[in-house]
Amino acid sequence: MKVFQCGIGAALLFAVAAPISGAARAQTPPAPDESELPPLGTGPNMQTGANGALSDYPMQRDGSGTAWQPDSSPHEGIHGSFGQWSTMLHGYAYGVYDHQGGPRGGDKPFSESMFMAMAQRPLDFGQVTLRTMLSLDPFMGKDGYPLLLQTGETANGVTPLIDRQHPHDFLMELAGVYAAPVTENSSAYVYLGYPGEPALGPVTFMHRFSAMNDPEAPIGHHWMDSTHVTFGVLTAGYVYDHWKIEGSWFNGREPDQNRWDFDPLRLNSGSARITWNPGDDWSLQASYGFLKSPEQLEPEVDQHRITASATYNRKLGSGNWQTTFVWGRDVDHPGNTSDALLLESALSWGSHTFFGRAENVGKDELFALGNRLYGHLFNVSKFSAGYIYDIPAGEHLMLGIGGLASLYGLPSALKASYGSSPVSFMLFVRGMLV
Ligand SMILES: [Cu+2]
Repeated sequence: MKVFQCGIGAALLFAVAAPISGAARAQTPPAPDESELPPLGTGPNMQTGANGALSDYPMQRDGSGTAWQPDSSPHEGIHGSFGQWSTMLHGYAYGVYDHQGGPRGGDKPFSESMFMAMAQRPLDFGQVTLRTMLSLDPFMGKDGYPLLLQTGETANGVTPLIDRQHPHDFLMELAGVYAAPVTENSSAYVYLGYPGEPALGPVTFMHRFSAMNDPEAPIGHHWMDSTHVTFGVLTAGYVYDHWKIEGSWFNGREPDQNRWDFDPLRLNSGSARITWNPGDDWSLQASYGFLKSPEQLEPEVDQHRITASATYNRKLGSGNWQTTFVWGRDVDHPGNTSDALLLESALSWGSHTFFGRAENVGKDELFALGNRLYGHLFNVSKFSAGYIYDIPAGEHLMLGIGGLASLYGLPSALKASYGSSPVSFMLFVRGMLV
């Protein structure tokens, strides 16, 4: 594993550092004199090892891709150093028994996981951060796991996945960021990922504290944060104090059903995002993206996506409380305009974590071609609540056991298909590196 990571690191450093440090300087004001500006990472953050990837701020602010969360968010991971490099390892794996109720439900045991390795070092005027995120989700099979009302992507390249959550790709992120200071409280950066995450939407669900204790994907995933695995991303941005503005050029196509490989690189879509962290406990963002032909099965449809979100985090004596609200709108061309709303919260106290999520989404993909309800837009809701009990199992490992249950709000036209009031649950165990 070490050799593998070093290999990736070396390759990325080579690929990223050379072209990007030039590009970063080209798009920023004249390169600052080294004697005037301290290089990134020499501030107080350096005492704890790694720095924020985009500028001089606490690394807890970094969520997924170049997205921000509140500075007070908890940070889990194993820190180390290797010469000039500061390193971090993080990861978790869930073993889940999944029961989805009603005629369109199903049962399946599955495992989902995420492993992340990060390395950072000073370079020229600034710093370079390399990151990889891997998942063993493809082992669950191409058709993923049963999840009522979930839509998006495909298992076979022919029919869409309905009432199932697709597995994530083995390679979720292979990315590098080069950031350099511009003035004392601002910096410019360039992020390259193949795959990576463009500047669109909130921190993706498995990386925000309000969601990461819940093994389910949100049913609004494809309105909010589904671009977190994108095969080809180039982002340039500017951080000024507690503000960040950034733009991405990326591959609009969702990953295909072959989850172990690299998808073809196309740079045909764009997005822009503005983020504001007013104080340590808040992170707010608004973003817009144009996605060229996102769906493999409807290649003629392009999509405009608008999202806005707010995350509030509060450190507690021996725990943490985080709440996230997200609104996402997908405008299909040609096609429907639909909205998704999400409110979720997680409260941890000692060994106990309580979490919950409420969603309302407009879905027009619940019926396949040929069904009389094909293409109809339905407004559906889902409410989940769960609990997890964690026990330390060694210096860097936490083992947890938990469960969650879900209820739904369905229009009457859907009750013939889904039953009048389906109930779903998941029981799970989890190992997490801390
Ligand atoms: Cu996803």
